[in-house]
Amino acid sequence: MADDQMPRGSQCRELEMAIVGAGFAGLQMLHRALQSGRKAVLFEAGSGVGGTWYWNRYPGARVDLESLEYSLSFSKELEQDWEWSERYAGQAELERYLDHVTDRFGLRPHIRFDARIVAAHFDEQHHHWDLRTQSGEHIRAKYCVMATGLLSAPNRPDIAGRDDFNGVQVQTGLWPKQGVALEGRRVCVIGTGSSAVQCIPEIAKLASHLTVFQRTPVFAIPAHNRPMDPAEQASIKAEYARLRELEMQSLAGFISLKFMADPHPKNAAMKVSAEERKAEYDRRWAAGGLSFYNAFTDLLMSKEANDSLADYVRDRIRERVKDPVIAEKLVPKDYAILTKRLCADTGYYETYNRDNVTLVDLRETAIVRIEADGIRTADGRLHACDVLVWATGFDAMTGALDRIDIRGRDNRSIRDHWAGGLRTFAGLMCAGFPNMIFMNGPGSPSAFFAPIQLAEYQADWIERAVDALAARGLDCIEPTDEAEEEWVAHADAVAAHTLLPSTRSWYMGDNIPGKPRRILIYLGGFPAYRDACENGAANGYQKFRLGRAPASAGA
Ligand code: NA7
Repeated sequence: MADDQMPRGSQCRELEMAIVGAGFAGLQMLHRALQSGRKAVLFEAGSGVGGTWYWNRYPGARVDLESLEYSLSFSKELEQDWEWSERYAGQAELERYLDHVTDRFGLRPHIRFDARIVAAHFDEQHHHWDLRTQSGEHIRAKYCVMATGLLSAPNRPDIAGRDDFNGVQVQTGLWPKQGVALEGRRVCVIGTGSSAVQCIPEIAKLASHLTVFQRTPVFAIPAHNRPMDPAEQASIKAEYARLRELEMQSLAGFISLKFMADPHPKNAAMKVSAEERKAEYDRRWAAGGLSFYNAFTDLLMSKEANDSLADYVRDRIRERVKDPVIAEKLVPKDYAILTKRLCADTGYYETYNRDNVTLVDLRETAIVRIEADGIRTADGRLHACDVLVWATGFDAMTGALDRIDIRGRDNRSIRDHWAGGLRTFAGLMCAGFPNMIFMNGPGSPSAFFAPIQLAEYQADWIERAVDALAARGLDCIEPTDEAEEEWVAHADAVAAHTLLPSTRSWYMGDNIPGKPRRILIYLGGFPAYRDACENGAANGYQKFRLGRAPASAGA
Protein backbone atom coordinates (compact mmCIF):
# COMPACT_ATOMS: atom_id res chain seq x y z
CA MET A 1 0.00 0.00 0.00
CA ALA A 2 1.38 3.40 -0.94
CA ASP A 3 2.19 5.64 1.97
CA ASP A 4 -0.50 8.17 1.14
CA GLN A 5 -3.27 5.72 0.38
CA MET A 6 -6.30 6.54 2.52
CA PRO A 7 -7.21 4.03 5.18
CA ARG A 8 -10.81 2.87 4.90
CA GLY A 9 -13.22 3.20 7.80
CA SER A 10 -14.02 6.08 10.08
CA GLN A 11 -10.46 7.07 10.96
CA CYS A 12 -9.54 10.63 9.95
CA ARG A 13 -6.51 10.96 7.70
CA GLU A 14 -4.49 14.17 7.58
CA LEU A 15 -3.31 15.32 4.16
CA GLU A 16 -1.47 18.26 2.78
CA MET A 17 -3.68 18.25 -0.30
CA ALA A 18 -7.01 16.66 -1.09
CA ILE A 19 -7.94 16.70 -4.77
CA VAL A 20 -11.52 16.05 -5.81
CA GLY A 21 -12.24 14.54 -9.22
CA ALA A 22 -10.23 12.15 -11.41
CA GLY A 23 -10.70 13.79 -14.79
CA PHE A 24 -8.02 15.42 -16.90
CA ALA A 25 -7.56 18.27 -14.39
CA GLY A 26 -7.47 16.27 -11.15
CA LEU A 27 -5.06 13.69 -12.54
CA GLN A 28 -2.66 16.42 -13.65
CA MET A 29 -2.86 18.04 -10.23
CA LEU A 30 -2.22 14.74 -8.47
CA HIS A 31 0.80 14.08 -10.67
CA ARG A 32 2.26 17.51 -9.94
CA ALA A 33 1.58 17.25 -6.22
CA LEU A 34 3.20 13.82 -5.95
CA GLN A 35 6.18 15.01 -7.95
CA SER A 36 6.61 17.75 -5.35
CA GLY A 37 6.56 15.12 -2.62
CA ARG A 38 3.23 16.25 -1.19
CA LYS A 39 1.00 14.04 0.88
CA ALA A 40 -1.90 14.15 -1.58
CA VAL A 41 -4.88 11.94 -2.23
CA LEU A 42 -7.48 12.26 -4.96
CA PHE A 43 -11.12 11.46 -4.21
CA GLU A 44 -13.34 10.31 -7.04
CA ALA A 45 -17.07 9.62 -7.00
CA GLY A 46 -16.87 7.07 -9.82
CA SER A 47 -15.26 3.65 -9.83
CA GLY A 48 -12.66 4.65 -12.39
CA VAL A 49 -10.77 7.63 -13.76
CA GLY A 50 -11.99 9.78 -16.64
CA GLY A 51 -14.36 12.39 -15.23
CA THR A 52 -16.45 13.48 -18.21
CA TRP A 53 -15.16 10.44 -20.06
CA TYR A 54 -16.16 8.12 -17.26
CA TRP A 55 -19.76 9.29 -16.95
CA ASN A 56 -20.70 10.18 -20.55
CA ARG A 57 -21.02 6.72 -22.11
CA TYR A 58 -23.99 7.45 -24.34
CA PRO A 59 -23.87 6.11 -27.91
CA GLY A 60 -21.74 8.40 -30.06
CA ALA A 61 -20.00 10.15 -27.14
CA ARG A 62 -16.78 11.63 -28.44
CA VAL A 63 -14.65 14.72 -28.05
CA ASP A 64 -15.48 17.61 -30.37
CA LEU A 65 -11.88 18.87 -30.60
CA GLU A 66 -9.19 16.94 -32.44
CA SER A 67 -7.52 14.39 -30.18
CA LEU A 68 -4.01 15.50 -31.02
CA GLU A 69 -5.02 18.83 -29.50
CA TYR A 70 -7.36 17.52 -26.80
CA SER A 71 -4.65 15.66 -24.91
CA LEU A 72 -2.15 16.16 -22.11
CA SER A 73 0.96 18.13 -22.84
CA PHE A 74 2.89 17.95 -19.56
CA SER A 75 4.80 14.84 -20.69
CA LYS A 76 6.57 15.05 -24.03
CA GLU A 77 7.09 11.26 -23.94
CA LEU A 78 3.37 10.65 -23.47
CA GLU A 79 2.59 13.02 -26.32
CA GLN A 80 4.86 11.01 -28.59
CA ASP A 81 3.94 7.52 -27.36
CA TRP A 82 0.16 7.63 -27.44
CA GLU A 83 -1.30 6.78 -30.84
CA TRP A 84 -4.78 8.17 -31.39
CA SER A 85 -6.93 5.93 -33.54
CA GLU A 86 -9.41 8.55 -34.77
CA ARG A 87 -9.38 12.25 -35.53
CA TYR A 88 -11.80 12.74 -32.63
CA ALA A 89 -11.45 10.05 -29.96
CA GLY A 90 -14.56 8.34 -28.72
CA GLN A 91 -15.43 7.94 -25.04
CA ALA A 92 -13.85 4.47 -24.76
CA GLU A 93 -10.52 5.61 -26.19
CA LEU A 94 -10.42 8.66 -23.94
CA GLU A 95 -11.13 6.48 -20.93
CA ARG A 96 -8.33 4.11 -22.02
CA TYR A 97 -5.99 7.07 -22.43
CA LEU A 98 -6.66 8.33 -18.92
CA ASP A 99 -6.30 4.81 -17.50
CA HIS A 100 -2.94 4.64 -19.23
CA VAL A 101 -1.92 8.03 -17.80
CA THR A 102 -3.01 6.95 -14.32
CA ASP A 103 -0.84 3.85 -14.39
CA ARG A 104 2.05 5.32 -16.34
CA PHE A 105 2.57 8.02 -13.72
CA GLY A 106 1.84 5.79 -10.74
CA LEU A 107 -1.28 7.70 -9.70
CA ARG A 108 -3.70 4.85 -8.99
CA PRO A 109 -2.56 4.03 -5.42
CA HIS A 110 -3.20 7.66 -4.51
CA ILE A 111 -6.81 7.70 -5.75
CA ARG A 112 -9.80 6.72 -3.67
CA PHE A 113 -12.60 5.55 -5.97
CA ASP A 114 -16.30 5.42 -5.07
CA ALA A 115 -15.58 8.29 -2.70
CA ARG A 116 -17.97 11.14 -3.44
CA ILE A 117 -17.14 14.22 -1.39
CA VAL A 118 -20.42 15.60 -0.03
CA ALA A 119 -19.16 18.20 2.44
CA ALA A 120 -16.11 20.42 2.89
CA HIS A 121 -15.93 22.72 5.91
CA PHE A 122 -13.07 25.11 6.65
CA ASP A 123 -11.63 24.97 10.16
CA GLU A 124 -10.55 28.55 10.93
CA GLN A 125 -8.63 27.56 14.04
CA HIS A 126 -6.32 25.12 12.29
CA HIS A 127 -6.54 26.27 8.70
CA HIS A 128 -7.57 23.02 7.15
CA TRP A 129 -10.57 21.59 5.36
CA ASP A 130 -12.68 18.86 6.90
CA LEU A 131 -14.05 16.76 4.09
CA ARG A 132 -16.68 14.08 4.31
CA THR A 133 -17.48 11.38 1.77
CA GLN A 134 -20.93 10.02 1.08
CA SER A 135 -20.05 6.89 3.06
CA GLY A 136 -19.11 9.01 6.08
CA GLU A 137 -15.35 8.96 5.79
CA HIS A 138 -13.59 12.00 7.28
CA ILE A 139 -10.54 13.60 5.72
CA ARG A 140 -8.59 16.60 6.92
CA ALA A 141 -6.55 18.49 4.34
CA LYS A 142 -4.59 21.73 4.42
CA TYR A 143 -5.39 22.46 0.78
CA CYS A 144 -8.41 21.32 -1.14
CA VAL A 145 -8.26 21.36 -4.92
CA MET A 146 -11.65 21.01 -6.58
CA ALA A 147 -11.27 19.44 -10.02
CA THR A 148 -14.92 18.53 -10.12
CA GLY A 149 -15.58 19.33 -13.77
CA LEU A 150 -17.27 22.12 -15.66
CA LEU A 151 -20.07 20.04 -17.13
CA SER A 152 -20.52 17.28 -14.59
CA ALA A 153 -23.59 18.05 -12.49
CA PRO A 154 -26.44 16.66 -14.62
CA ASN A 155 -29.50 18.84 -15.12
CA ARG A 156 -32.77 16.96 -14.54
CA PRO A 157 -35.61 19.24 -15.57
CA ASP A 158 -38.60 19.15 -13.31
CA ILE A 159 -41.18 17.97 -15.84
CA ALA A 160 -44.45 16.77 -14.34
CA GLY A 161 -44.97 13.03 -14.15
CA ARG A 162 -41.42 11.84 -14.69
CA ASP A 163 -41.75 9.30 -11.89
CA ASP A 164 -44.89 7.89 -13.52
CA PHE A 165 -43.02 6.60 -16.57
CA ASN A 166 -43.02 2.80 -16.82
CA GLY A 167 -40.11 2.44 -19.20
CA VAL A 168 -36.37 3.01 -18.83
CA GLN A 169 -35.13 6.55 -18.14
CA VAL A 170 -31.51 7.49 -18.66
CA GLN A 171 -29.49 10.69 -18.63
CA THR A 172 -26.72 11.15 -21.20
CA GLY A 173 -24.27 12.34 -18.52
CA LEU A 174 -24.99 9.33 -16.28
CA TRP A 175 -25.17 6.63 -18.92
CA PRO A 176 -24.93 3.18 -17.28
CA LYS A 177 -21.68 1.27 -17.80
CA GLN A 178 -23.56 -1.87 -18.78
CA GLY A 179 -25.33 0.06 -21.56
CA VAL A 180 -29.01 0.47 -22.37
CA ALA A 181 -30.93 -1.84 -24.71
CA LEU A 182 -32.12 0.33 -27.59
CA GLU A 183 -32.50 -2.19 -30.42
CA GLY A 184 -36.06 -2.29 -31.69
CA ARG A 185 -37.31 -0.02 -28.91
CA ARG A 186 -39.25 3.22 -29.14
CA VAL A 187 -36.94 5.92 -27.86
CA CYS A 188 -37.60 9.56 -26.96
CA VAL A 189 -34.75 12.06 -26.59
CA ILE A 190 -35.38 15.36 -24.80
CA GLY A 191 -32.87 18.07 -25.71
CA THR A 192 -30.82 18.95 -28.77
CA GLY A 193 -27.47 20.17 -27.38
CA SER A 194 -24.04 18.65 -28.09
CA SER A 195 -24.80 15.36 -26.34
CA ALA A 196 -28.07 14.92 -28.23
CA VAL A 197 -26.42 15.84 -31.53
CA GLN A 198 -23.97 13.00 -30.93
CA CYS A 199 -26.36 10.34 -29.67
CA ILE A 200 -29.38 10.97 -31.93
CA PRO A 201 -27.79 9.54 -35.13
CA GLU A 202 -26.58 6.47 -33.23
CA ILE A 203 -29.88 5.83 -31.47
CA ALA A 204 -31.80 6.24 -34.74
CA LYS A 205 -29.82 3.34 -36.21
CA LEU A 206 -30.95 1.03 -33.40
CA ALA A 207 -34.40 2.16 -32.34
CA SER A 208 -37.63 1.08 -34.01
CA HIS A 209 -38.66 4.70 -33.69
CA LEU A 210 -36.94 7.80 -32.33
CA THR A 211 -38.77 10.95 -31.30
CA VAL A 212 -36.67 14.03 -30.62
CA PHE A 213 -38.04 16.87 -28.47
CA GLN A 214 -36.38 20.13 -29.44
CA ARG A 215 -36.74 23.37 -27.48
CA THR A 216 -33.96 25.34 -29.18
CA PRO A 217 -32.30 24.23 -32.43
CA VAL A 218 -28.49 24.20 -32.49
CA PHE A 219 -25.87 25.15 -35.01
CA ALA A 220 -23.90 22.01 -35.87
CA ILE A 221 -20.95 21.64 -38.21
CA PRO A 222 -19.91 18.29 -39.72
CA ALA A 223 -17.02 16.90 -37.65
CA HIS A 224 -15.59 14.83 -40.52
CA ASN A 225 -14.35 12.21 -38.12
CA ARG A 226 -12.14 9.53 -39.67
CA PRO A 227 -9.48 7.02 -38.73
CA MET A 228 -6.26 8.81 -37.87
CA ASP A 229 -3.82 9.03 -40.74
CA PRO A 230 -0.48 7.76 -39.34
CA ALA A 231 1.52 10.17 -41.51
CA GLU A 232 -0.55 13.12 -40.29
CA GLN A 233 -0.15 11.98 -36.69
CA ALA A 234 3.62 11.72 -37.11
CA SER A 235 3.89 15.14 -38.72
CA ILE A 236 1.93 16.81 -35.90
CA LYS A 237 4.01 15.01 -33.29
CA ALA A 238 7.13 16.39 -34.91
CA GLU A 239 5.76 19.88 -34.26
CA TYR A 240 4.01 19.34 -30.95
CA ALA A 241 5.82 22.11 -29.08
CA ARG A 242 4.80 24.67 -31.69
CA LEU A 243 1.22 23.38 -31.73
CA ARG A 244 0.92 23.76 -27.95
CA GLU A 245 2.28 27.28 -28.13
CA LEU A 246 -0.22 28.23 -30.82
CA GLU A 247 -3.07 26.75 -28.78
CA MET A 248 -2.12 28.83 -25.75
CA GLN A 249 -2.11 32.02 -27.83
CA SER A 250 -5.50 31.31 -29.36
CA LEU A 251 -8.87 32.59 -28.17
CA ALA A 252 -10.53 29.21 -27.86
CA GLY A 253 -7.53 27.07 -26.86
CA PHE A 254 -7.43 25.07 -30.07
CA ILE A 255 -6.52 25.93 -33.61
CA SER A 256 -7.66 22.90 -35.67
CA LEU A 257 -4.79 21.03 -37.29
CA LYS A 258 -5.66 21.93 -40.86
CA PHE A 259 -4.97 25.56 -39.96
CA MET A 260 -1.56 25.25 -38.37
CA ALA A 261 -0.02 27.40 -41.08
CA ASP A 262 -2.35 30.35 -40.34
CA PRO A 263 -3.76 29.56 -36.90
CA HIS A 264 -5.07 32.90 -35.73
CA PRO A 265 -7.74 35.05 -37.35
CA LYS A 266 -6.27 38.14 -38.97
CA ASN A 267 -9.26 39.87 -40.51
CA ALA A 268 -12.59 41.16 -39.36
CA ALA A 269 -15.37 39.46 -41.30
CA MET A 270 -16.89 42.73 -42.46
CA LYS A 271 -13.53 44.09 -43.61
CA VAL A 272 -13.28 41.51 -46.40
CA SER A 273 -15.54 41.07 -49.42
CA ALA A 274 -18.56 38.77 -49.38
CA GLU A 275 -16.66 36.41 -51.73
CA GLU A 276 -13.66 36.24 -49.41
CA ARG A 277 -15.93 35.62 -46.44
CA LYS A 278 -17.69 32.78 -48.20
CA ALA A 279 -14.37 31.28 -49.33
CA GLU A 280 -13.16 31.29 -45.72
CA TYR A 281 -16.37 29.65 -44.49
CA ASP A 282 -16.19 27.07 -47.30
CA ARG A 283 -12.60 26.27 -46.34
CA ARG A 284 -13.57 25.66 -42.73
CA TRP A 285 -16.74 23.76 -43.63
CA ALA A 286 -14.64 21.41 -45.78
CA ALA A 287 -12.11 20.93 -42.96
CA GLY A 288 -14.88 19.97 -40.55
CA GLY A 289 -15.15 20.65 -36.84
CA LEU A 290 -15.19 23.74 -34.73
CA SER A 291 -12.55 25.92 -36.41
CA PHE A 292 -15.19 28.56 -37.16
CA TYR A 293 -14.37 30.13 -33.79
CA ASN A 294 -11.08 31.19 -35.41
CA ALA A 295 -12.41 32.30 -38.80
CA PHE A 296 -12.53 36.07 -38.18
CA THR A 297 -11.68 38.42 -35.33
CA ASP A 298 -15.15 39.92 -34.88
CA LEU A 299 -17.56 36.97 -35.02
CA LEU A 300 -18.28 37.16 -31.29
CA MET A 301 -18.38 40.94 -31.19
CA SER A 302 -20.25 42.21 -34.23
CA LYS A 303 -23.83 41.19 -34.93
CA GLU A 304 -23.32 41.83 -38.63
CA ALA A 305 -20.22 39.62 -38.76
CA ASN A 306 -21.96 36.98 -36.71
CA ASP A 307 -24.99 37.04 -39.03
CA SER A 308 -22.73 36.39 -42.01
CA LEU A 309 -21.56 33.12 -40.47
CA ALA A 310 -24.97 32.20 -39.05
CA ASP A 311 -26.61 32.67 -42.47
CA TYR A 312 -23.92 30.55 -44.07
CA VAL A 313 -24.50 27.68 -41.63
CA ARG A 314 -28.30 28.03 -41.88
CA ASP A 315 -28.09 27.49 -45.64
CA ARG A 316 -25.90 24.43 -45.14
CA ILE A 317 -28.43 22.98 -42.68
CA ARG A 318 -31.24 23.47 -45.20
CA GLU A 319 -29.22 21.54 -47.79
CA ARG A 320 -28.89 18.55 -45.50
CA VAL A 321 -32.56 18.04 -44.59
CA LYS A 322 -34.91 16.82 -47.33
CA ASP A 323 -38.23 18.00 -45.90
CA PRO A 324 -38.19 21.83 -45.99
CA VAL A 325 -40.69 22.06 -43.12
CA ILE A 326 -38.49 19.94 -40.86
CA ALA A 327 -35.41 21.82 -42.08
CA GLU A 328 -36.89 25.16 -40.98
CA LYS A 329 -37.58 23.76 -37.52
CA LEU A 330 -33.93 22.70 -37.27
CA VAL A 331 -32.54 26.06 -38.36
CA PRO A 332 -31.70 28.34 -35.41
CA LYS A 333 -33.09 31.79 -36.06
CA ASP A 334 -33.20 33.77 -32.86
CA TYR A 335 -29.71 33.78 -31.37
CA ALA A 336 -26.18 34.51 -32.51
CA ILE A 337 -24.03 31.62 -33.65
CA LEU A 338 -21.18 30.69 -31.24
CA THR A 339 -23.06 32.17 -28.26
CA LYS A 340 -24.29 28.68 -27.47
CA ARG A 341 -21.61 26.04 -27.83
CA LEU A 342 -21.15 25.10 -31.49
CA CYS A 343 -21.71 21.36 -32.08
CA ALA A 344 -19.62 19.02 -34.22
CA ASP A 345 -21.91 16.45 -35.79
CA THR A 346 -21.75 13.17 -37.65
CA GLY A 347 -24.91 12.77 -39.69
CA TYR A 348 -27.08 14.73 -37.26
CA TYR A 349 -29.27 16.59 -39.74
CA GLU A 350 -29.47 13.63 -42.16
CA THR A 351 -30.96 11.59 -39.31
CA TYR A 352 -34.16 13.60 -39.75
CA ASN A 353 -34.41 12.22 -43.32
CA ARG A 354 -35.02 8.74 -41.89
CA ASP A 355 -38.51 7.26 -41.78
CA ASN A 356 -38.14 6.15 -38.16
CA VAL A 357 -37.35 9.62 -36.78
CA THR A 358 -39.81 12.32 -35.70
CA LEU A 359 -38.95 15.85 -34.59
CA VAL A 360 -41.25 17.50 -32.08
CA ASP A 361 -40.79 21.27 -31.91
CA LEU A 362 -41.56 22.22 -28.32
CA ARG A 363 -42.07 25.83 -29.35
CA GLU A 364 -45.11 24.69 -31.30
CA THR A 365 -46.32 22.15 -28.79
CA ALA A 366 -44.82 21.96 -25.31
CA ILE A 367 -44.43 18.88 -23.14
CA VAL A 368 -47.40 18.75 -20.77
CA ARG A 369 -46.35 15.75 -18.73
CA ILE A 370 -44.64 12.40 -18.74
CA GLU A 371 -47.08 9.53 -18.51
CA ALA A 372 -46.67 5.80 -17.92
CA ASP A 373 -46.31 5.06 -21.64
CA GLY A 374 -44.66 8.15 -23.03
CA ILE A 375 -44.65 11.91 -23.34
CA ARG A 376 -47.86 13.96 -23.67
CA THR A 377 -47.58 17.23 -25.60
CA ALA A 378 -49.90 20.23 -25.60
CA ASP A 379 -51.52 19.18 -28.89
CA GLY A 380 -52.95 16.17 -27.03
CA ARG A 381 -50.62 13.60 -28.63
CA LEU A 382 -48.97 10.86 -26.62
CA HIS A 383 -45.50 10.05 -27.95
CA ALA A 384 -45.21 6.44 -26.88
CA CYS A 385 -41.81 5.26 -25.76
CA ASP A 386 -39.92 2.46 -24.05
CA VAL A 387 -36.73 4.39 -23.36
CA LEU A 388 -36.61 8.04 -22.37
CA VAL A 389 -33.24 9.76 -22.83
CA TRP A 390 -32.65 13.02 -20.98
CA ALA A 391 -30.07 14.93 -23.03
CA THR A 392 -30.82 18.03 -20.99
CA GLY A 393 -27.31 19.15 -20.12
CA PHE A 394 -25.69 20.21 -16.89
CA ASP A 395 -25.78 22.74 -14.11
CA ALA A 396 -22.65 24.06 -15.76
CA MET A 397 -19.56 25.49 -14.07
CA THR A 398 -20.98 26.02 -10.57
CA GLY A 399 -23.21 22.93 -10.15
CA ALA A 400 -20.45 20.45 -9.35
CA LEU A 401 -19.28 22.78 -6.58
CA ASP A 402 -22.41 24.17 -5.00
CA ARG A 403 -24.10 20.77 -4.86
CA ILE A 404 -21.39 19.97 -2.28
CA ASP A 405 -21.92 21.44 1.20
CA ILE A 406 -18.90 23.76 1.01
CA ARG A 407 -18.54 26.14 3.95
CA GLY A 408 -15.78 28.67 4.38
CA ARG A 409 -15.19 31.28 7.07
CA ASP A 410 -18.09 31.95 9.45
CA ASN A 411 -19.75 28.78 8.20
CA ARG A 412 -20.80 30.62 5.04
CA SER A 413 -21.77 28.29 2.20
CA ILE A 414 -20.49 28.65 -1.33
CA ARG A 415 -24.12 28.68 -2.42
CA ASP A 416 -24.67 31.81 -0.31
CA HIS A 417 -21.48 33.33 -1.65
CA TRP A 418 -22.83 32.97 -5.18
CA ALA A 419 -26.47 33.74 -4.40
CA GLY A 420 -26.25 37.20 -5.95
CA GLY A 421 -24.23 35.97 -8.93
CA LEU A 422 -20.93 34.19 -9.44
CA ARG A 423 -17.94 35.68 -7.58
CA THR A 424 -14.39 34.34 -7.77
CA PHE A 425 -10.89 35.58 -8.29
CA ALA A 426 -9.91 34.33 -11.75
CA GLY A 427 -12.09 31.26 -11.31
CA LEU A 428 -9.39 30.00 -8.96
CA MET A 429 -10.53 30.92 -5.46
CA CYS A 430 -13.19 32.76 -3.49
CA ALA A 431 -12.80 35.30 -0.69
CA GLY A 432 -13.78 33.62 2.58
CA PHE A 433 -12.89 30.14 1.33
CA PRO A 434 -9.16 29.95 2.05
CA ASN A 435 -7.01 27.15 0.67
CA MET A 436 -9.77 25.87 -1.61
CA ILE A 437 -8.67 26.15 -5.23
CA PHE A 438 -10.74 25.33 -8.30
CA MET A 439 -9.45 23.90 -11.54
CA ASN A 440 -11.39 24.93 -14.64
CA GLY A 441 -13.57 26.72 -12.14
CA PRO A 442 -16.43 29.11 -12.85
CA GLY A 443 -15.01 32.47 -13.88
CA SER A 444 -11.95 30.97 -15.58
CA PRO A 445 -11.75 30.54 -19.39
CA SER A 446 -12.44 26.77 -18.96
CA ALA A 447 -15.32 25.92 -21.28
CA PHE A 448 -14.27 28.63 -23.71
CA PHE A 449 -10.69 27.45 -23.82
CA ALA A 450 -8.92 24.08 -23.81
CA PRO A 451 -9.73 22.72 -20.34
CA ILE A 452 -6.79 20.32 -20.39
CA GLN A 453 -4.21 22.99 -21.11
CA LEU A 454 -5.84 25.42 -18.70
CA ALA A 455 -5.66 22.80 -15.95
CA GLU A 456 -1.97 22.31 -16.65
CA TYR A 457 -1.33 26.01 -16.09
CA GLN A 458 -3.53 26.05 -12.99
CA ALA A 459 -1.78 23.01 -11.47
CA ASP A 460 1.47 24.89 -11.88
CA TRP A 461 -0.01 28.05 -10.31
CA ILE A 462 -1.30 26.03 -7.36
CA GLU A 463 2.03 24.30 -6.81
CA ARG A 464 3.85 27.62 -6.83
CA ALA A 465 1.37 29.15 -4.39
CA VAL A 466 1.63 26.29 -1.90
CA ASP A 467 5.44 26.39 -2.09
CA ALA A 468 5.51 30.16 -1.66
CA LEU A 469 3.41 29.92 1.48
CA ALA A 470 5.55 27.16 2.96
CA ALA A 471 8.70 29.15 2.24
CA ARG A 472 7.33 31.97 4.40
CA GLY A 473 6.04 29.73 7.19
CA LEU A 474 2.41 30.45 6.22
CA ASP A 475 -0.46 28.09 5.61
CA CYS A 476 -3.43 30.11 4.44
CA ILE A 477 -4.29 31.95 1.24
CA GLU A 478 -7.48 33.56 0.00
CA PRO A 479 -8.21 36.38 -2.42
CA THR A 480 -9.14 39.74 -0.98
CA ASP A 481 -12.72 40.96 -1.43
CA GLU A 482 -11.36 43.73 -3.65
CA ALA A 483 -9.52 41.25 -5.90
CA GLU A 484 -12.69 39.26 -6.29
CA GLU A 485 -14.79 42.34 -7.05
CA GLU A 486 -12.23 43.56 -9.54
CA TRP A 487 -12.18 40.20 -11.35
CA VAL A 488 -15.95 39.94 -11.53
CA ALA A 489 -16.23 43.48 -12.90
CA HIS A 490 -13.51 42.75 -15.45
CA ALA A 491 -15.07 39.44 -16.58
CA ASP A 492 -18.49 41.12 -16.86
CA ALA A 493 -16.99 44.00 -18.86
CA VAL A 494 -15.22 41.65 -21.27
CA ALA A 495 -18.43 39.68 -21.75
CA ALA A 496 -20.37 42.87 -22.38
CA HIS A 497 -18.20 43.47 -25.44
CA THR A 498 -19.37 40.15 -26.88
CA LEU A 499 -22.68 38.80 -28.06
CA LEU A 500 -22.80 36.09 -25.40
CA PRO A 501 -25.03 37.97 -22.94
CA SER A 502 -27.62 38.43 -25.71
CA THR A 503 -28.33 34.68 -25.75
CA ARG A 504 -29.93 32.46 -23.15
CA SER A 505 -27.36 29.73 -22.57
CA TRP A 506 -25.57 27.75 -19.89
CA TYR A 507 -22.61 30.12 -20.35
CA MET A 508 -24.84 32.71 -18.66
CA GLY A 509 -26.48 30.32 -16.18
CA ASP A 510 -29.82 30.48 -17.98
CA ASN A 511 -30.48 26.75 -18.24
CA ILE A 512 -31.05 26.28 -14.50
CA PRO A 513 -34.18 27.85 -12.99
CA GLY A 514 -33.27 30.39 -10.30
CA LYS A 515 -29.56 30.52 -11.15
CA PRO A 516 -28.37 34.13 -11.11
CA ARG A 517 -27.54 35.41 -14.58
CA ARG A 518 -23.86 36.22 -15.05
CA ILE A 519 -21.16 35.13 -17.46
CA LEU A 520 -19.65 31.93 -16.02
CA ILE A 521 -16.54 31.85 -18.20
CA TYR A 522 -13.79 34.34 -18.82
CA LEU A 523 -13.80 35.51 -22.44
CA GLY A 524 -10.61 37.56 -22.49
CA GLY A 525 -8.48 34.71 -23.81
CA PHE A 526 -5.74 32.73 -22.12
CA PRO A 527 -2.87 35.25 -22.37
CA ALA A 528 -4.93 37.87 -20.53
CA TYR A 529 -6.07 35.26 -18.04
CA ARG A 530 -2.54 34.12 -17.33
CA ASP A 531 -1.44 37.74 -16.88
CA ALA A 532 -4.20 38.25 -14.31
CA CYS A 533 -3.22 35.13 -12.37
CA GLU A 534 0.46 36.07 -12.44
CA ASN A 535 -0.32 39.64 -11.47
CA GLY A 536 -2.38 38.35 -8.54
CA ALA A 537 0.63 36.35 -7.36
CA ALA A 538 3.16 39.15 -7.93
CA ASN A 539 4.69 41.12 -5.04
CA GLY A 540 4.11 38.38 -2.52
CA TYR A 541 0.58 37.51 -3.67
CA GLN A 542 -0.70 41.06 -3.75
CA LYS A 543 -4.31 40.12 -4.53
CA PHE A 544 -4.47 37.66 -1.65
CA ARG A 545 -4.60 37.61 2.12
CA LEU A 546 -1.99 35.24 3.51
CA GLY A 547 -1.89 33.92 7.04
CA ARG A 548 -0.90 31.40 9.60
CA ALA A 549 -3.29 29.26 11.62
CA PRO A 550 -4.13 30.79 15.04
CA ALA A 551 -3.58 27.37 16.63
CA SER A 552 -0.04 27.04 15.25
CA ALA A 553 0.65 30.76 15.80
CA GLY A 554 -0.07 30.32 19.48
CA ALA A 555 1.99 27.15 19.74
P1 NA7 B 1 -26.66 21.38 -23.46
O1 NA7 B 1 -25.83 21.89 -24.56
O2 NA7 B 1 -26.92 22.27 -22.29
O3 NA7 B 1 -28.04 20.90 -24.10
C1 NA7 B 1 -29.15 20.60 -23.32
C2 NA7 B 1 -30.36 20.49 -24.20
O4 NA7 B 1 -31.47 20.13 -23.40
C3 NA7 B 1 -30.70 21.80 -24.90
O5 NA7 B 1 -31.18 21.50 -26.18
C4 NA7 B 1 -31.79 22.34 -24.00
O6 NA7 B 1 -32.66 23.24 -24.66
C5 NA7 B 1 -32.52 21.07 -23.64
N1 NA7 B 1 -33.33 21.20 -22.45
C6 NA7 B 1 -32.92 21.52 -21.20
N2 NA7 B 1 -33.96 21.55 -20.36
C7 NA7 B 1 -35.05 21.25 -21.10
C8 NA7 B 1 -36.43 21.13 -20.81
N3 NA7 B 1 -36.89 21.33 -19.57
N4 NA7 B 1 -37.28 20.83 -21.82
C9 NA7 B 1 -36.79 20.64 -23.06
N5 NA7 B 1 -35.51 20.73 -23.41
C10 NA7 B 1 -34.65 21.04 -22.43
O7 NA7 B 1 -26.06 20.03 -22.85
P2 NA7 B 1 -25.25 18.90 -23.60
O8 NA7 B 1 -25.08 17.78 -22.64
O9 NA7 B 1 -25.85 18.59 -24.89
O10 NA7 B 1 -23.87 19.57 -23.89
C11 NA7 B 1 -23.14 20.17 -22.84
C12 NA7 B 1 -21.77 20.52 -23.29
O11 NA7 B 1 -20.97 19.35 -23.39
C13 NA7 B 1 -21.66 21.14 -24.63
O12 NA7 B 1 -21.93 22.48 -24.64
C14 NA7 B 1 -20.24 20.83 -25.04
O13 NA7 B 1 -19.36 21.76 -24.48
C15 NA7 B 1 -20.00 19.50 -24.42
P3 NA7 B 1 -32.37 24.84 -24.59
O14 NA7 B 1 -31.22 25.07 -25.53
O15 NA7 B 1 -32.00 25.15 -23.16
O16 NA7 B 1 -33.62 25.45 -25.01
